[in-house]
Amino acid sequence: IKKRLAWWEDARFGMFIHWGLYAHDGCHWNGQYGRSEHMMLKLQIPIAEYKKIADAFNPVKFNADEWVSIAKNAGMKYMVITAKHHDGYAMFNSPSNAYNIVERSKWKRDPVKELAEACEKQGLKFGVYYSLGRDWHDPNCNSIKGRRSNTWDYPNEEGKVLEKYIEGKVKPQLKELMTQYNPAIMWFDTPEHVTKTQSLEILKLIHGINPDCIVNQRVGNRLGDYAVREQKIPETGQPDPWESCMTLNHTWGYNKIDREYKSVETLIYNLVDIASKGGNFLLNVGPTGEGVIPDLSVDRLQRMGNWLKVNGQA
Ligand code: FUL
Repeated sequence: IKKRLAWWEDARFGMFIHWGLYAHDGCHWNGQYGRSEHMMLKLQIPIAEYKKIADAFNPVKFNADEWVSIAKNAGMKYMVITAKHHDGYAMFNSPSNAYNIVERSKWKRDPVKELAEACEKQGLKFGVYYSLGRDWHDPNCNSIKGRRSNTWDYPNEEGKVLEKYIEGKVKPQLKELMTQYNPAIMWFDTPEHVTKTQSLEILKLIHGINPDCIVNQRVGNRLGDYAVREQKIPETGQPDPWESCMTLNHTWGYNKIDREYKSVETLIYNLVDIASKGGNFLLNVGPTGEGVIPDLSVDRLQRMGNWLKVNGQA
């Protein structure tokens, strides 16, 4: 295995955090149900309207040390937070693009910075998620068959030039993420139309800044360090290092009506199943618009941690 994967192969268990504007009213907008963190697409919310959520977003209860403690007490060794999801809104200080939490919200803080620091302090590895081939705020981000791009604000799908989006938004923001927070993992999602050349350039950019940064295969074109399994556990004997990411209930982002959670028994079973097959388990929480990890999630994580203290390896 690659040298940079050494710590990751030992880690086995991490916390995924989906946190963004969709959490503000728990996947609802103007009284309508948006179903998930894909709310902007599902309800075709115009950018001008979606921006109003950014103006209102004010997570006064956010506490980075608390989130990291919750992960640590669960026995998790690393954390991956959505720095930018498909809605295109940066949850970090992004000097290259004004559509970000520090510039736009009345809260004005940088949760990615605070979490990176809290992880450092408490001894967890820190990673960031970046939606690569989907961005509903950028006029040049197209998608396969136009199914998952913003065609309500930008209807001319054929006129979109992905290269402009990659050069104008993705690369500057990746540089910022790498230099401002020095993440141990860059977790990409949904490569869509990203070409092999673009994937290679992105890897070069990242490893030019930190050769030890681990990149998942959703950087596109079968590149990257490890495979991602979403909401499932593969059979044993996988060719590449892999990670299984899963939700606790049904949605990644905070959904105020989704209360159907996996049982602690199931979660522990999954962890053991994954670890015994040589994979990593990246288990998701969706904090609320106020910045709180829901009680039902905290409770399950705590009980997984209790079990690990008795039955796991240190
Ligand atoms: C998917 C995304 O579309 C979901 O919103 C979530 O981020 C999941 C981990 O990856 O492809």
